[in-house]
Amino acid sequence: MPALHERLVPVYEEVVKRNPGEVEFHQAVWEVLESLHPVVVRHPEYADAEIIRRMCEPERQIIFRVPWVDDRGRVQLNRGFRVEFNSALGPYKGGLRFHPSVYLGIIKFLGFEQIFKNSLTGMPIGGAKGGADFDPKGRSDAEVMRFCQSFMTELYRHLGEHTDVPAGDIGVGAREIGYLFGQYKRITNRYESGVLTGKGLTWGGAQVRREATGYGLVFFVDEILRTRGDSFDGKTVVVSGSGNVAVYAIAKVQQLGGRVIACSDSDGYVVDEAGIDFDLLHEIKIERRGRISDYAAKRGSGATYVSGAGIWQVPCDIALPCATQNELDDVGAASLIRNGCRVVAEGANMPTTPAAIRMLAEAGVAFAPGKAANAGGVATSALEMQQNASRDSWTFEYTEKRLAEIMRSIHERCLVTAEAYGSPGNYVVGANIAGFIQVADAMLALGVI
Ligand code: NDP
Ligand code: 2IT
Repeated sequence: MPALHERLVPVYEEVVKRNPGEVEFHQAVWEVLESLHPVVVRHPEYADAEIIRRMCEPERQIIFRVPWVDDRGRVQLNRGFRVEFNSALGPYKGGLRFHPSVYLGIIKFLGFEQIFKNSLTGMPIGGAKGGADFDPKGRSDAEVMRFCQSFMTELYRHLGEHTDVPAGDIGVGAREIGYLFGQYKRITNRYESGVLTGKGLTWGGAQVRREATGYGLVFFVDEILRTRGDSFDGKTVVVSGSGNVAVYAIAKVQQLGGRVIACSDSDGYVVDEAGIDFDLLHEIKIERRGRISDYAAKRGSGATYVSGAGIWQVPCDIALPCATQNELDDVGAASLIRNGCRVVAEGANMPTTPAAIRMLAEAGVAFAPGKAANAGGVATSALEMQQNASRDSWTFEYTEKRLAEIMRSIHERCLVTAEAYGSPGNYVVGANIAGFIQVADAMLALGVI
């Protein structure tokens, strides 16, 4: 691994010592600290005020018991989390993840990333993340509802439109946000729309929030291509995952003239050379919560299903990892490079391993980190909060235009900052430094709190 600036070595060592075994969190911190070398040289005031050390320690970490009763009358038990990481720029903001792999280290890495991502959006939102080790797969609507009600019965006391505003992430979509919002409203006796984002359109939700992360990712890639005098027209694209982010990324790629030839879920992937049929994918994965193998079966002879990982072996011009952390490793990166892939942009949070990022950079592949490329989701959440605060609702067209402008501006900020700090064209350095400086300046101004 390349060396950190000498003033950052003890910061990283302290993170590892204080958070034993939380490897995803260590990885996320390392990736940011690595980029901050030129900042520490140019601005010793941040390290002097222990800003970077303070940023690595969450402001508050909440862990709670979530008991609930399943359809057979048996008591089930899960563990809930909310890590309120940083509120220098605004109320804590970030999604909730329901997945059996969730533990404190996952929530902490996601909350840490969220600080810089939210800063990059230019909106007044701090960073947080939450969730539970609950597995919604195979659970009935009634079970999911009882789980969400129990989860909110504890979490509600920590939330508020000016305090902490959760949204969705893996395993949490409009259905779960509905049950969570219903319970919050019942307990508090307040119709406080701005306490959660990702709400349904008839009860305080905003147009484009559902599509925002995937659309925003593709707008970001469109900017990358534009700066290279290129476009999506005629490009082949591989998208991992087939959840909220992946499905709407696929839709937008197709609108812009690209062809998505493969997508996946945690069991396997489908290759469909004619281009993924969006309506069929939406029906199977989003409406019916089915499997990607069902898509292949229904699509017929044009589509091939392959079980297991390996989607990065499918040759493409552009790769969009949109499933989960560390899903694109050095083996995947090597086959993307070998097959002539030119752009990798992260729809998921931290899907690319550090070794893979290094290989892509060395091969001259444009690489867009999640905290910049997938910021469209949380940015549109902030637009939802804005509409809730003014009891207003905007049209789809207007909101999508706002999202496109935000993604253009994040892209520009990354490039300008990377150039200013001696790494022209490096989106990782640009995103980390631009995100960091705004939060660091706010923390300096707010004093030692
Ligand atoms: P969904 O739950 O809607 O979809 C997740 C997709 O990823 C599914 O296809 C799922 O497959 C697959 N997946 C999940 N875990 C694994 C795993 N361990 N191994 C392989 N595949 C897996 O989640 P989202 O689309 O909302 O989130 C996807 C990613 O995007 C996450 O990293 C999330 O943090 C990030 N993100 C989400 C935002 C949002 O607004 N929703 C905003 C910014 C980032 P299966 O169905 O088999 O589980
Ligand atoms: O990772 C993310 O940015 C999200 N899951 C969305 C967070 C939000 O508050 O909209």
